[in-house]
Amino acid sequence: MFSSTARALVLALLALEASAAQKGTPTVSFNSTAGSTYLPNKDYSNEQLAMLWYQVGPVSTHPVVTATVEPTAEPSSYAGPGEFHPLVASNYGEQLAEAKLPADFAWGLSSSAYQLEGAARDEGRGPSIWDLLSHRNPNQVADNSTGDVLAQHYYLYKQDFARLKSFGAPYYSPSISWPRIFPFGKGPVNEAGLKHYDDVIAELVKNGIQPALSLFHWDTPLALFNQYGGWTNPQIIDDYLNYAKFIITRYDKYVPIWFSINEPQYCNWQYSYYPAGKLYPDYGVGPGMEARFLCGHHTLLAHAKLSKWYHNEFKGRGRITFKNSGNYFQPMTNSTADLAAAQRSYDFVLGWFGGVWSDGDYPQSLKDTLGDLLPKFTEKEKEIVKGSCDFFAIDAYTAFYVGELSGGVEACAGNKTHPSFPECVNQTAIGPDGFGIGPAADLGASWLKNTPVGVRKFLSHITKVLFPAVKDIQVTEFGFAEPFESDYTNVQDATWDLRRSDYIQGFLDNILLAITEDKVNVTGAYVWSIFDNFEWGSGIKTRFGLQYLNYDTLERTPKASWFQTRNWFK
Ligand code: PNW
Repeated sequence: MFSSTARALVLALLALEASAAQKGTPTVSFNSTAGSTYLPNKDYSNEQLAMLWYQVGPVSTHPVVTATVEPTAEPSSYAGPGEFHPLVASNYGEQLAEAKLPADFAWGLSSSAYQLEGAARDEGRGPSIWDLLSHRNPNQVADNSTGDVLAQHYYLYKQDFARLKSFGAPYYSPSISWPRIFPFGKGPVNEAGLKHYDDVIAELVKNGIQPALSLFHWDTPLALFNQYGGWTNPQIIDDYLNYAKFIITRYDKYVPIWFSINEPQYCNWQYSYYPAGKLYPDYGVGPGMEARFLCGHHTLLAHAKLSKWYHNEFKGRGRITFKNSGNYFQPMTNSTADLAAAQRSYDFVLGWFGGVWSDGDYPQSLKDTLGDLLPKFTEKEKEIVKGSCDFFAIDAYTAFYVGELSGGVEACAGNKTHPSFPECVNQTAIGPDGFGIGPAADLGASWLKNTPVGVRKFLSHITKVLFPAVKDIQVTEFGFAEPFESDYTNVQDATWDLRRSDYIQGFLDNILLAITEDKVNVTGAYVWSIFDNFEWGSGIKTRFGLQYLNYDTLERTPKASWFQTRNWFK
């Protein structure tokens, strides 16, 4: 029998224990975001959702799970390279012997929702344009794969995060799927999808991993294509803002870094093949040049408005920017024409969205070349664009040589039907002496060569020459598709990915050299990707993962590059 004092003591001890336990496993709670601030003007019904999926066609499922799976016990260590072959050595041993990363350097692995979640039609998700493209657009995806199942990360995330914890990176950079939250792009919130991401965030926090979270990685809700043609229409800006504000309001407490948009430069390639008029209504901005620059325009405005809201109204605690897609351009010679060609190349990739770091406007070369194809910013819009990024984020995968176009730039820039219009430069992976710029990646990523020195030059060029207003820069993606990796018939052969390991070692060494030798303020680096996934038009056979994914069993197996990366940071 307890006396009442003994009882009080036991209770007090229990309370102490509970609060200690809480210190180990943080409790997580979310800001209420009840309902959407956007007033739906239509009746969004289950029937309408079913119609959207009818447009996509039958969706595959995987028997593995129908509900979120508890993590299996993770081994204390994973099988890795043994005594018969070392990992890849550094080429900068002496130079980097004393070099150190800044203490708060942000690093980790990256991914995106459509590329690995699977569970495409589960728990109330609406389709995105990529469900439609992968299912219905002829020849869209090289191996005819879709995002229907993939890694089923939607269900297996607890195991994936347990592995990330053992990997030891302080950050992870995934994206949230807009059509899981708003199946119609706007209107009612899908509570199951929201609950899922609540748990994703909570699980990351519990594992001590900070999310660097992308709000949009190309998976525009299909309903918004049906309604007005996606990013070619200015209506997208308010719909995006409604979604993005909703997510930020809910999770800002746990997210130190927000990426509003993954690579606005995606407008370049994605809007060249969107099947307007075939698979969704044609709103008069067909695939091609006009769509491309409208998409860029609305994307930049959407980002800029979100950023201004984030700091001025919402008063967020983190930092916000968008991830640029760009590569280093090495002038073929020092001739004025080749130097001009390199600058022109930058203008059309980074300069297109570079008004953020200057006057809020487009480069003169774009205005001169594109004329009416390039939308115009009002003075007020320029003010919003200006200064709307808290740091420069660059997905820097490779490098090119660039030289004057044969026939000269003028003949091309004045002729909208010229095959090199509007860049009007000669970009190539072949050097002036005829040798290739670097070892090639898988055939499904023919644009990608291993060019580690390029990333060092690029970091200096961006911060010192192109955009001196930049205070700090992060390499938000870099990675390599090991050639022919899908041809191996057993996992042991596939996981000896020495070309990827060499790429990662070289890139990380050169990022560090940019910091220590060139004094560039690089504050983060993320390797693409956590495991093999859906490489858009190249499908699932072009693999970028640091873990091998068996698409039948869904088993993930660390590759040599996983250890190469972990060891480098250790
Ligand atoms: C990025 N280029 O895309 C994307 O953010 C990822 O979704 C993608 O899986 C990854 O890189 C690998 O491709 C890029 O041509 C696509 O320079 C093309 C280029 C760069 C990045």
